[in-house]
Amino acid sequence: MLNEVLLAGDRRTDAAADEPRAGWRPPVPSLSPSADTVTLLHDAILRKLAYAIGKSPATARDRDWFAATALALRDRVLDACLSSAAPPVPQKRVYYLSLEFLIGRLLSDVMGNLGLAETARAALAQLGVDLDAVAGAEPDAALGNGGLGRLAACFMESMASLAIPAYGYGIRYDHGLFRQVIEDGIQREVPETWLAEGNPWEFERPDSACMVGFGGEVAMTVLADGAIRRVWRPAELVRAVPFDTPVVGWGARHVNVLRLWQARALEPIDLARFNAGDHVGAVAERSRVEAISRVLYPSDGTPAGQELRLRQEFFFTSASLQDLVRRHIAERGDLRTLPDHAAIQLNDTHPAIAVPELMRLLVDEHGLPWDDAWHVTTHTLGYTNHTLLPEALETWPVELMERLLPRHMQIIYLINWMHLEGLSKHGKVDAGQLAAVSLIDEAHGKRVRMGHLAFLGARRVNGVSALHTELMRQTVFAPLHALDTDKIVNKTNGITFRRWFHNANPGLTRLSVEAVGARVLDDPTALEGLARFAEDAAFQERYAAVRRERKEALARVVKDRTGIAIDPAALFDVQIKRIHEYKRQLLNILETVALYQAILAEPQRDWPARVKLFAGKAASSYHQAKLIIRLACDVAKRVNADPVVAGRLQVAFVPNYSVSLAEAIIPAADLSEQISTAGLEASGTGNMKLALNGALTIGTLDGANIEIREHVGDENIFIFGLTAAGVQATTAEPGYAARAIAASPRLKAALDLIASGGFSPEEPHRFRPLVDELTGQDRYLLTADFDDYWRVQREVDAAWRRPRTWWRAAILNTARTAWFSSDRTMREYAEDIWRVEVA
Ligand code: 26V
Repeated sequence: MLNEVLLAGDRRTDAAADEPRAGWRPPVPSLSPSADTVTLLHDAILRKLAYAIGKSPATARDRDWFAATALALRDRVLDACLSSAAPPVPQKRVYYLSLEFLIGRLLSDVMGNLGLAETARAALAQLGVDLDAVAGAEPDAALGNGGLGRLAACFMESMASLAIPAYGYGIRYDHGLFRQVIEDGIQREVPETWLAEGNPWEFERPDSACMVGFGGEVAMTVLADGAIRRVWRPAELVRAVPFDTPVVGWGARHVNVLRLWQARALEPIDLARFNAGDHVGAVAERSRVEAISRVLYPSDGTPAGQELRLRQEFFFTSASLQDLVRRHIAERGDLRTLPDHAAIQLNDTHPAIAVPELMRLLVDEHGLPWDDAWHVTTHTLGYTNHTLLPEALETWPVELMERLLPRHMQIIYLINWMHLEGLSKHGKVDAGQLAAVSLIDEAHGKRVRMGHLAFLGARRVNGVSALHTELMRQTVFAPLHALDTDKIVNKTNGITFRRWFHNANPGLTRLSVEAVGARVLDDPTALEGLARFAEDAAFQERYAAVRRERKEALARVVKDRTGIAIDPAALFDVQIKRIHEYKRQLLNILETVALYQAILAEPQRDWPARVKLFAGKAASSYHQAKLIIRLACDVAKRVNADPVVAGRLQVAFVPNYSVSLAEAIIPAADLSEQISTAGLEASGTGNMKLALNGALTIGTLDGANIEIREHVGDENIFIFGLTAAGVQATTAEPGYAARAIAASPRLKAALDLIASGGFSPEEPHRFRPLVDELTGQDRYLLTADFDDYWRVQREVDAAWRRPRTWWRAAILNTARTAWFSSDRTMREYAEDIWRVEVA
């Protein structure tokens, strides 16, 4: 187990009394780690550098030091989990199936959770190496698009920290989310190569490989007792090879595994063809098969209706289910007890094919009667929905499913038949209602509704914020909900505080420890103790100084990436997330343009200095989103060059948003833009990270913003715009956009400036598609919310001018967002959905 002394040595501070102190006093310096432990780690790193990397300190680059440090730390992680020869079989495990795990860098996570951050810093310093440079040499594991993938990573960390026995299952993509390059405001996607120099955290496990089939046909065999069994004879087999990354929890209490599958062809090469001189053709089949784990789909915003995408989904789902069924049989023998020992969570519908695949494994491969298998399936699976946007709800053409997964299609038909038969037998529903709850959508060519399939196969279905869950009940899942009103439950998202507070913002964490005690590190609810300092002038000053230091650091990053020198004294107003019309970056840009015009009109007024920062990627085929990026860049160009607004308004689009960039931006943000059209952002999690780090939110009553408001208090958040109900009502009134624009001279002027080429004189109609959308349909109701947004932004200006009020609100945001810890979320899943014990 963990060396507790090390952990205590790293975390203890002289001021870390558990009792909060009444008044603010200057901090006492922290203890340094013990010399012995530093020497041990120093020696371990040197050995790894020599024997695993094959380099000497003289020739090692930062990347080599990173690998050596990671390997030395990985040994410590293994010490924590391999300490007993035969670890006891846990009563129940969670299996989290996700097509995405947006992990980012692991080094500071692992160091922090092992309690070895200061030890590692000292050990490397003795070698003349800077830990920050080493940490910066780790590539981000960007195996996800956005919120859904990052949530999976936070959940993995929290489960390990709570000692919930769990496996994360996904795909080991060779190339994660593309790197975003911005040239003249245009996004270009460049392949990402996180594995180019190897990955020191993982273990390849060829001995645990599985076979995954595709295509072929279904045969029938008659068993000795006369029973009929179906046997799927796939036309093609792909080998799934797992790579395991240990996930160490806080204090190294527990270690879980992230198991990512790589696709391998059975035959590495067609030797006959190669020898005949066809060197490319000889590996063509291998390339085709291995494409399954080649690249992450940038699906956020594109209907990735590709066959390859379905192959990816089935590939990792089947391998994962085979793996856990095999483990269950080895440990318990009888598959009927699977629900007692396994809880399988489907992260959105991407692994929804688990429903028929688990049925197939149980019935066809292990001979369970259908009803028993259905009982096992529906008591083992859970399904989380992450979006209600119609274009994001997965459906697959029946024809494609029949070709790729013929046995699964049969099972889906059978599940559907039993489901619909059951309903009509009880006279419960008419034809229209049957069509609404059917697994097959007949209205758009025959397609399988994956959300419905996941819903039927799961014991619990959850949404990710209170509002989103309620909307699930009222809209997309209303007909299914009516059949089983206990099935849909809410589990509001959370974030891991270790990464998004302790590691991303060590200054603020230290300040919190000094103010309320080291207990905050273990129990974020202790942050509530900060509230008593909210009006303490000395504390406010310290809090502001920490922010200022992060803002200066961010200013260096922005200068480096964009060449723009932003003013750290200004209000940093940030919108960081995927670029999507429903998230309304365009509303923010419109307000920026209007503000620019207002300053030009009244340059003598006392405008507070503001820096508008944008970062985020657009799906490669999402033209409108790319045009929004271009507009942000074009507006930045003109505004930043205009001497009249100098010192009051600056704009920057920071390229290549990533987990690591988020870690730099979030602690430096003063204002958090969470301005989606109400009802469309399922939860948001960036909103939680920013509020925890003390940025004030300007936002709509959408997703988890509503719950953030409940926690931080009305006076510490800036809310504007239509409610979800208001959005529904407004959408029903045709022509609202034209009326809204006519009623708002400010909005009209901003739109006119964009439409007339004010930001693109070399191509005046460049932004026509954006302007046409706003003046025409305006699907995301920007015109309806603009004036209110403007009004509340001016309230932000006024609040920023009163630093005592501002910092009070910021401190209260930090003090009151403890509930958004993903530890809380995981405890709720454990109790309500998975029914696993949390120690
Ligand atoms: C996917 C797609 C795919 C096709 C077309 C448009 C579109 C739009 C959005 C998405 C989102 C995919 C699912 C997702 O990432 N949802 C996010 O999940 C987060 C974690 O629960 C949550 O905080 C975000 O609000 C939600 O957007």
